[in-house]
Amino acid sequence: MLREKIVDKTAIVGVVGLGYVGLPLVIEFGNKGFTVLGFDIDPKKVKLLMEHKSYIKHISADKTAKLIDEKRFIPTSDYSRISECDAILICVPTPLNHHREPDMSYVVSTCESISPYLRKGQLVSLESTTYPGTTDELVKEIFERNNLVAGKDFYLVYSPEREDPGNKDFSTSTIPKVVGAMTPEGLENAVALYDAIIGKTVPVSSTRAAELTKLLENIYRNINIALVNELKMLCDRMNVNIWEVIDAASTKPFGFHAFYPGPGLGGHCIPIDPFYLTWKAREYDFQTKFIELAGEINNNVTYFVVQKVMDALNHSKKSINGSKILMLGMAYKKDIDDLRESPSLKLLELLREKGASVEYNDPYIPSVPKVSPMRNYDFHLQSVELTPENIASYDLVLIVTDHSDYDYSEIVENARIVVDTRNATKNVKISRDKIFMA
Ligand code: SAJ
Repeated sequence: MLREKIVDKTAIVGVVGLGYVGLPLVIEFGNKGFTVLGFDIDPKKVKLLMEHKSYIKHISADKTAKLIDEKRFIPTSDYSRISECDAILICVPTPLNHHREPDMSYVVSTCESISPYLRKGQLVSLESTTYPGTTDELVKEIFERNNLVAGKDFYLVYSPEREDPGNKDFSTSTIPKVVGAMTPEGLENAVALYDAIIGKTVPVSSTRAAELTKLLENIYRNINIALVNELKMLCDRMNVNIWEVIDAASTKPFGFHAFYPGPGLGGHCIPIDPFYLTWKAREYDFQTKFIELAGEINNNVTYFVVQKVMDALNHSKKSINGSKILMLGMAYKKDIDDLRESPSLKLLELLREKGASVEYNDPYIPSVPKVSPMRNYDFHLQSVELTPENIASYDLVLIVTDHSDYDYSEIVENARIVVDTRNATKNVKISRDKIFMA
């Protein structure tokens, strides 16, 4: 039954969690002719969608408005409508809690909202990044509370999201989708479902294999960024330019993938995902040393930047205490407006603790509100204007996020001292004596 409905596109697809992962799935299925029920606990999101408005910068409102007008996309907060769906995709956050341990509360509460309305013949796919075992332990247990048996009465699947907001080269339909299921039949149906919207699906032998696949992808990045951050701190003592070395190593046409040092590791994926595996590995009496060492190094590099700021001020016989510092970039990486886990927030806090008065400019972030409950930052800062006079009025300019919009030559020309954590000034020819790499 389900397979036929997928093939003839009469299957009703439920997407739970209408964020940067859920909405692209809604749009892909809707545009392919499926009817999509979109569920979100936040009635404001449902209301905005119905008003043809977008709350996600890189997803334009017209993409969802058209589907809503055509009745292809029905946003709702009424979870009882789950029973109308033939396939249900769960796309909710999996952050870390205050103890840097997995916070499964969104997954658990979502599954508990779905469970009473689950019925025979449905397929459920968890897409949230999580530790191996989540699907066939935690999710299965919740869904089987109402006497349905996973793999027999309903199909249970894990298929990690690989959304990369703002990525111009790859989009939802062109990023291969890894799929693991509890049963072969569940896998076949899940592959058929995702094949309807995504060019390439990658079936694996279990939900755990699929869960670990996504973690490996992001642990790989975390570890390699930590490696170059460690080498940056060593090169600083050896007086070698790490960025020159990485560029030279990149000429190797095989066996090398360039990562670049930075001020620390931000974002809601790379600093977070690896610790889902660290936490689960303890159950197997296993210590994930690489991940923990990488986390330590990526954390230390932010303190290294503070030390380099102090050294640069000291070079002009100034103390950090009482100095005026302008930080360029609050977002966790360039050309986006996302503050989550941004090292800029940690730097702001550390520099202030040392007695500096710190202001910032970020063309993507006009003000820094009270940031996520994870971190109790509360700066209430506004982005300052980047005029030559303004730049010159600070004792030091600290480049933290290398937004493409910045005119680095103008910044160096007008600044008294520049500390560059991203090699953003690599093409600046004048006044290089003002620049300190960090
Ligand atoms: N960073 C470095 N050096 C690097 C690369 C990144 O310091 O060489 C820093 C960034 O400044 C940022 C953090 O690491 O603070 C994470 O950056 P990221 O480039 O990994 O970007 P994210 O956090 O947006 O990661 C997402 C992930 N996507 C998914 O989980 C679906 C990741 O798997 C992608 O590889 C990444 O986007 C991407 O390639 O854009």
